[in-house]
Amino acid sequence: MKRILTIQDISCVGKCSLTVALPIISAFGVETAILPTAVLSNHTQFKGFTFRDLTCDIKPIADKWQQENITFNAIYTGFLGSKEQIELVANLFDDFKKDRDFILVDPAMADNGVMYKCFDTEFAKEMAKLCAKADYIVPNLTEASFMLGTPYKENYDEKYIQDMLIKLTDMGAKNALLTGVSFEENKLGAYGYNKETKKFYSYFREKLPVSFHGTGDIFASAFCGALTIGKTDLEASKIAVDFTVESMIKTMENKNHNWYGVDFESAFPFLINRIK
Ligand code: PXL
Repeated sequence: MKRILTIQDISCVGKCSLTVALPIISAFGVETAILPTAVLSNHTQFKGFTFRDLTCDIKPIADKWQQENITFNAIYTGFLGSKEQIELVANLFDDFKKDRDFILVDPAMADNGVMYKCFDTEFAKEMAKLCAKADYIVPNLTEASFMLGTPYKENYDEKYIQDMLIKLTDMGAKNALLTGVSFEENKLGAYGYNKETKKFYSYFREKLPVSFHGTGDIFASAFCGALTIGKTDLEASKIAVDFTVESMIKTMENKNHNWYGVDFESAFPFLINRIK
């Protein structure tokens, strides 16, 4: 069985980061080891939250794994709490090279044109350096704009997205996949670029009349799971888009859904069937 490591916070309530990555990647039949970077009562979109920083535990945990000769087929990072954590994670990438197929970095730090309230533009620069070490990165348009230091645009054409992808991979990543891309009013999807093959790829679905918190984590987790079981970048992006859309449809169907996250749990039968 393949084993991956995902490095993100635990938001105890809120359906994001590890509480999303762990079940979704496991559903692909992949062993999912975790390295929690912080424990929060709930994610940062709530009015308040507790934040227990686990930065000091990152290196001792990784050292122990090295002593035990534990290796990972992939490393997937999401929300990281500080610049110091980014540096520790970058070192960890260097330490766990053996048997590794890929590194996936989701630079989870911003959405809808603004940074999450705990981050600033300096943090975006550090995150860009971490992305440079990745095989795959999955920023949304806001995160990509912050990392490239260009203004966030809501209206753009295909050439703009392709230029952005080339600039993102010029920074170092082998494969960049932009999420939340829309050229037509009723379509939304993901648009990627593979630097090695010099090929663009994209996949769009119907644009739903809602937006939910946590869809980025669902997308990245499903993309990670699909790559780990050997799907190509295009196939993995299709699975990730389809699972995210299905999760949103299930959430819309649940009239009592929470504001803070997506009912991805109800979309598992779809996912299992989709990857069969
Ligand atoms: O979904 C990304 C995410 C992960 N972890 C924490 C967050 C957020 C987004 O707000 O606050 C703690």
